[in-house]
Amino acid sequence: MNLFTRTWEDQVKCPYLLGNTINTFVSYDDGESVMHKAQYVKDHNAKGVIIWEITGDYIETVPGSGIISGTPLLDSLIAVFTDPMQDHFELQLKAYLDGAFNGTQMTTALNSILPLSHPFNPALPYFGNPMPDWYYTGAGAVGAIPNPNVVDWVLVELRDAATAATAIKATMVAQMPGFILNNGSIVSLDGASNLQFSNVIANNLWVVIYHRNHESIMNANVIPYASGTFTYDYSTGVGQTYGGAAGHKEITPGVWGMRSGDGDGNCDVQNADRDNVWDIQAGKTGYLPSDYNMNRQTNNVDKNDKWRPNLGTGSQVPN
Ligand SMILES: [Ca+2]
Ligand SMILES: [Ca+2]
Repeated sequence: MNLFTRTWEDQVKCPYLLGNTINTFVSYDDGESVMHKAQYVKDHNAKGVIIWEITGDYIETVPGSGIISGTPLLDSLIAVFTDPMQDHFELQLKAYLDGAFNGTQMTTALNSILPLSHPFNPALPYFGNPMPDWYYTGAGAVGAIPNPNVVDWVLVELRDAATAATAIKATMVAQMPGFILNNGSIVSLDGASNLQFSNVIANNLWVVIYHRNHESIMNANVIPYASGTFTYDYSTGVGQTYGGAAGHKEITPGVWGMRSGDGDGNCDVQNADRDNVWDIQAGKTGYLPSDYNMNRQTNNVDKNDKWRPNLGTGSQVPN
């Protein structure tokens, strides 16, 4: 190789060789250029691309020995196509809302009056709170609620950090509205498929679930990944949510859910959620922040059965 100098053409992401003493030009692919081509296929969901022949993709232990010790181009392809930290993945998530839970699943009493645009962009201040924890001004709307099993909107937030404790708000890399179904599944706006993201996660993935009148939760454990999908169920045990018993509540034996009663969106349940929200809506019907059991009506049941038992608790999602 001392006869040639490798030169990189960045626009086409390909190397070439120029002769040092002889007037020669050699075009070829190497591990770096093949990596870019594989990434292009992945990014564009292409069926393939044409590349320079790779019949010479081997390194001999000793030149001329015929004993192959490595295949760098193939190794590059494998690295790109099998790396879970590449940039397209799905989330298959499950969680329960304490307010809507009826013992076996969640009520869909709000289904026919749900807003067609996500509710996370209200006028501010919001019942005295200058900035709800879930405030989100991005897109998220449907022509019709897609599924009779939709309970409500949720906001899903991705954070990229080494540990749960260090997954603070500043490590956020994406937010996306979705729907939570009566069986706890969190789905995209078509009402059925997993949420899909195009992000590179450099460390570990931490996923925060927000609901407009429940305390937010985040996974406590690294989320298993297989075949392009991260799968996590927050409801199966006290240890599934960061903060343990302080981070969520047991809503029926063995099943854990997000705490209701947070009318003003600060992810704490305190007197303000009664005084600033429930008090002024008591007796009303509709899609209301103070309807803590999500049955369309704000009354004493919301205050006594959902707000009061959670009074003094707060989200354990890192700030
Ligand atoms: Ca609150
Ligand atoms: Ca109610």
